[in-house]
Amino acid sequence: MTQVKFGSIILAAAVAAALAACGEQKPAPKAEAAKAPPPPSMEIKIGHVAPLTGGIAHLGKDNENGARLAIEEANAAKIKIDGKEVKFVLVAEDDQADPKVGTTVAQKLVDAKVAGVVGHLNSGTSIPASPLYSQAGIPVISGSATNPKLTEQGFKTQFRVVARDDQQGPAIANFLATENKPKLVAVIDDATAYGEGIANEVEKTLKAANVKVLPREKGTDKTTDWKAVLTKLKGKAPDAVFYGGMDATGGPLMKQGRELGIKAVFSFGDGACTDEMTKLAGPAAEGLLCSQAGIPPQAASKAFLDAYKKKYNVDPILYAPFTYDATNLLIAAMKKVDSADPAKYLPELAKSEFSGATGKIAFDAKGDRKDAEITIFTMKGGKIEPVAVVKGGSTMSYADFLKSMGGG
Ligand code: ABU
Repeated sequence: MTQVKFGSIILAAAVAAALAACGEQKPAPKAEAAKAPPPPSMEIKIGHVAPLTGGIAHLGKDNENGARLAIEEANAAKIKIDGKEVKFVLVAEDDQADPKVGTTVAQKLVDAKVAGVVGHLNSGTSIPASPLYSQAGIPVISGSATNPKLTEQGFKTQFRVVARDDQQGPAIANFLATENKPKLVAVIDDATAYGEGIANEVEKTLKAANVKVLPREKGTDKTTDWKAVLTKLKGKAPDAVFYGGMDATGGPLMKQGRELGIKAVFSFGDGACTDEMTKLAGPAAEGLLCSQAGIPPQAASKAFLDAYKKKYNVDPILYAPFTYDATNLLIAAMKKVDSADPAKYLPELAKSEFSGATGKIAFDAKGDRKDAEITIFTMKGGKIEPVAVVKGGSTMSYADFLKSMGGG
């Protein structure tokens, strides 16, 4: 026997032994099933935009917290769309409450092919961002932007789940005129789309109620030294002051007003209707009057409030229940049509009949929330307390509102 022939016999024997060994290790049918490929999965991106830096970062984080809670709950529910288990991913962006940054961030979300957007927080960033989402066909729901223009541009992709400032402005102005009966009111704004817009609505309503209004005073959304404006106003002795702006600037305004000895009632819209006013103005914040463009956070569903507290160990500040609902509205519409394709779920979103943490939500033809509430608050003992709710032009006490909700 040659060496080559002997080697071939050895090799053949080794191959036969290896094949036999493979045969012996053939997995049992049960083990084969365990190795079956996992069901197909799909990632769906939802954008969220708010200021996460700067003076109103606390409100931006509050909004983002609401959206993130909804995303986490949806993922825990293992929702299937188009036969695939989906994972929702929140793409959270910081627009710094700056209109230019707002459009940059909106384009970034469009390029990232998000299926929908919750935001932006500010009217001043939402309005310039809205055409970008419209051109891309991406649905966007704001849980806090209240300037009417946002939904007056004819964009089918734009929605909001809070009331508008042509509802909120008259509500707070009428409450002020009726309850406090001022003869002369000073109106100040921060020169933003929101601040100037709501101040205009308040001024219009007060004048219609035969209340005199002083020439408009202005600051910016960064003004924290109001002494020059307030010193000028002190000489005119207004009975009330209304400020269109956010709490970061409204708190110092009220503090300095009291330090200068101004006794007027200070009143604010939703941007400055937070407990943060006490942190910024201290005891000077007592007695302020303000409005929010929806039900108060503490009237949101118990399930939401408990889940929020459990996750973040704090209570919502202002509009977290609304961004939570906005996120769930997007997800519910996707589920209903079994698709995350904006072109397919947008028509379903527009005709939503949704029961959320903030109550029933349906949209009118412009994308505004039908029958939105406005709550009036006063600051008592360092906390804002709801005193009345305005709905469909009628005002009811907060106690009656709670009864109408089945509580109280
Ligand atoms: N609605 C008050 C704050 C957000 C905004 O409209 O600018």
